Amino acid sequence: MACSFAWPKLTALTGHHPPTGSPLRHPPPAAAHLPLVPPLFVLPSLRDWVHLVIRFSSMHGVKQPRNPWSDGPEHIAQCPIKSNKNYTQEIVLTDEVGTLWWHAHSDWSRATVHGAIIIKPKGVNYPYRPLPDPDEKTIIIASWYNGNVEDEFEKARNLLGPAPSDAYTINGHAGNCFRDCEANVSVISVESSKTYLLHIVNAVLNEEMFFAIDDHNLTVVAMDGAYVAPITFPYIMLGPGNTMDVLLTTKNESTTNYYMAAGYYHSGGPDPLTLSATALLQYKSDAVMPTCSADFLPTHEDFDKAENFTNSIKSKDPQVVPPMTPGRQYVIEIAAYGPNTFNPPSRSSLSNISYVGKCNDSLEYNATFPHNQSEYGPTLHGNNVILLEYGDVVDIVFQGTSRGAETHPMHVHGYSFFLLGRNYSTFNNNSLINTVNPPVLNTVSVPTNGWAAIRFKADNPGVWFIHCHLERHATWGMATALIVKEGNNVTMQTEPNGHASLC
Ligand SMILES: [Cu+2]
Repeated sequence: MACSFAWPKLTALTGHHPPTGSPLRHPPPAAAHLPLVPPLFVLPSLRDWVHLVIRFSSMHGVKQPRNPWSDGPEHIAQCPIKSNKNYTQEIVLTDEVGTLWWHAHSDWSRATVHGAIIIKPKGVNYPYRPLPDPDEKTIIIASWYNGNVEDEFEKARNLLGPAPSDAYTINGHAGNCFRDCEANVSVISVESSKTYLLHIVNAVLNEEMFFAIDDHNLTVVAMDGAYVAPITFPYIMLGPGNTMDVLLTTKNESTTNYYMAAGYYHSGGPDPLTLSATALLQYKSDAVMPTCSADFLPTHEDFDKAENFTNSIKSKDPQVVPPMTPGRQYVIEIAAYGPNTFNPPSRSSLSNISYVGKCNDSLEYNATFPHNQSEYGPTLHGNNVILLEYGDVVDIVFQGTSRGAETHPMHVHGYSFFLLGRNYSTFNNNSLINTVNPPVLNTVSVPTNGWAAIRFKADNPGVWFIHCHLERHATWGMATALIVKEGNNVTMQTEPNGHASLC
């Protein structure tokens, strides 16, 4: 088979990133005034610290207790770090276990600046069986652009697109099914009759993804850094930002190798039409090569398979879910497109507020946010955030709308949350929620035009970003943040040297 497409090797996995020029990438906020009285909340006035030198990255899913300074998102926890400058971040792990990941959190640089974080339980004492082989495998699914991803960011920012990615990759390669090219395929080597633990990360920019291995089942045992009740499917589906720990039991005997593949799930919005990535599950290097195919994946529109999988995820053990603090429910409507009167038009919003971070002499926030639709104002730009007392138990109901109807993988920094429920309807207080065995996640797929309800205890003081993990939506303002006040004996760590000078 002729190789008609020369596939470049991804050097960016080593952490290189092109200089981004001006550190302030966003336009100044529009001269708009929100209908709410805006008390300013300036981060350094709260009180206050931060090792591991990575440039402007976010530890996705790491709670970073009392340490928002190391959380990473530009215009939220810090101003963006200028080209050729360093900033030291400290990762503090608490109850996270399994797979998480880190990624750049400036513009769209996370497309290539990312990697897995694998957290093993003490004594590598896994609570599931069979125990996996010590040779654990990491699989990172990502987006590939032939051009500079920053150009796509600029297009998105200027509402011109953006173009879908030119390919997906598995561990840096699109695979040898891609455009009949025989070169550049990632290989996962296995032996017969063993169980392997796969650490899987969806680092794709703008799509939820199916992943499968031909003629093999996958048993999910953890998601987003917390154990789940094991479920076995011939495929998995994970949103951008989600991570999964998956057991793979190999065949007793195999005279052939098998393909694995990652392809998008299309729930609505623009169809990316991007070809699926493939990689090789290799039993023997001299084994029979199967015909290259990704046909064993669910089809891109397979709603039932996506939903059956997603709704099967429950926590491993029964949970103790605290009751919500009265008055602490926020019903947040998601809109991927604003009305045409919005200037500039077609920006995304949460509860009619299109987030534009402020990063001038310091980070500034408007500490008011509507609780529900009765408090919404007209759609405007703002830096509005949710202000919480330490210890509040908070419900956030993400309500999808017809304005840009597709699933939205909503991600919360600084916290994991109980996923109380999700459904294809309009939420009301009689909607069915699960307080028995809700999974503990950091990114939830909000159903197309439906709702997802999450609960968490606000016990991590600091400022924490909330955003859609479809990068084009976050760019357009589908974002806000939490500011959690300090408790009596629970203060933030000291602001680190150099943090304030980033602004
Ligand atoms: Cu979205």
